[in-house]
Amino acid sequence: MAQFEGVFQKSKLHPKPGGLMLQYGTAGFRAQAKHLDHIMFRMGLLATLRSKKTKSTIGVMVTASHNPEEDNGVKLIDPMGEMVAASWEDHATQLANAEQESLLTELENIIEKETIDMNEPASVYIGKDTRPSSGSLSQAVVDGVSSLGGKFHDYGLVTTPQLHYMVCCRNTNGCYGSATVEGYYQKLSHAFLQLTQNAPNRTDDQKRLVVDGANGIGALKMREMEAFLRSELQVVLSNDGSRGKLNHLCGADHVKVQQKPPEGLTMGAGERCCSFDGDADRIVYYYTDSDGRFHLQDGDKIGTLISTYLKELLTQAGLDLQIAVVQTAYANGSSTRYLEDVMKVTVCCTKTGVKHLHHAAQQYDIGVYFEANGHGTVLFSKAAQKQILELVKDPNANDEKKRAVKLLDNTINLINQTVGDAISDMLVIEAVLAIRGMSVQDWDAIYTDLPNRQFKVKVSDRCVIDTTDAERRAVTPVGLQEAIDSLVKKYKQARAFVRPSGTEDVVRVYAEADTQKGADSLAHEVSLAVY
Ligand code: NG1
Ligand code: ZN
Repeated sequence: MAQFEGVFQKSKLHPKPGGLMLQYGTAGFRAQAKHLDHIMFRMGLLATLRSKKTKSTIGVMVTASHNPEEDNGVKLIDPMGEMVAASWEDHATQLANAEQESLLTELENIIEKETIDMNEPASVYIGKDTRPSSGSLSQAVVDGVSSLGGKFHDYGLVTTPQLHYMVCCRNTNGCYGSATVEGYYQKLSHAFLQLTQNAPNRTDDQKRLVVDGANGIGALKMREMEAFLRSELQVVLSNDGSRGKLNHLCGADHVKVQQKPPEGLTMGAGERCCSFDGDADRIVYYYTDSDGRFHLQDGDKIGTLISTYLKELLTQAGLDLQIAVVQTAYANGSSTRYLEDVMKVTVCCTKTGVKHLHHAAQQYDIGVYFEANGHGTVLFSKAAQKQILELVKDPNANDEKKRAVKLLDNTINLINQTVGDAISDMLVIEAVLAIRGMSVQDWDAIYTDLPNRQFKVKVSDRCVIDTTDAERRAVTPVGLQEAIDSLVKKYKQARAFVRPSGTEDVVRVYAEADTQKGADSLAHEVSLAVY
């Protein structure tokens, strides 16, 4: 243990509040910021071990995404920019919950279990969002890394997907791009400008997009990126952090859950608008029509728009690649029906949480995944990318094929394949709308959402609810699923499910039906059944 004396001494500066137990959940650790200092130090330690184990750079992002400003959180990023492997989530929980006196024992347990060679070098990339607590918390991560002798690069304020991108660039020796914020802007803007050349006659109105930055890091980064886009996108930025509070009455989560526009944003009738969340890894679009009715284009609509576009390009390019759309139980029933029945694409449903969707999407040549809340991206298998690149270079391809495959190639470069990315997704959507000559209303009209409602229910122990079938059915407590089934039967085109949240101490209830009144009432009745 002598080799860890420095860790032990440093850890005393980041003491764990006695008895506090936290779990590495769907989105890493999340809690009130004041409880997280020791967690950050320990995640610095763990990231250093993970780096030694994988012989790669590991990322640590300090953020609580769409949660209130007073909260914070931390997520580890694996070598290819994906979420940390599931077995290490358990290590994270063990290390986080060890009392001060058993911290070194816990550390040694992980080293032994994972047969880590402590002589390996370690490298950790660190990023943070704009929360007031993020500065000191990311410093605690730095302390953890340094106390184990690891090297670190602190990127300071970055969006979550930017840090994922940086980690991937670093571990692929620049093949994915250069590991700088500037490199990220250059890669994305170049691809975007190439794509919009295929839509040369857009008016200024068509180029205009109202962006709600959720008073967070996405707003800051959008400002930095604007110049790279050379007026091909004219962003009207609201909730840029200069006045309002992070995520308060604004941002993607607020808009999706409340099904209404954010505060602090002026929307003309029919104007295309979008909202980022607090760490800019989610996006939703929306507009109000001339009758003042609000229309939301959520993750399901985004997934549909992008998969339709890609499928069309594959046909034009004559490429036989399998495309699938990955959704969760929260996907609107209309979207699933449209994708399966009209688009004839494979649809697969996984548990909530991006890591589940990401893994499912990796099983296809092209996997489009979006959570209904707007978190998602597109994955292209290595083989698919190779086929596309070969066709780009094929001198015998006819003009239609050439155009389609060039579009595919540029679209790949515009997409952040490591994780959902509000800025990248926004540029993909803008490019697709431009190339296909579609307005936001045309996009909205692809299918009509079934009215739906989400509720949160506070219970004494949410873990008594266990689910199966991608969280669509409750296994325990006994009788709950039967109660839900009989309530659903009372409504038309109805569906409902309950599941314990992985990020908040609540049970989430979802219901959809043929009318809003029906969806609201079903969600209410199911909530009562949960108590
Ligand atoms: P939980 O709290 O497990 O429902 C929420 C979102 C997920 C995902 C995570 C991580 C909903 C219903 N759930 O998870 O989709 O984004 O947060 O941020 O939106
Ligand atoms: Zn987020």
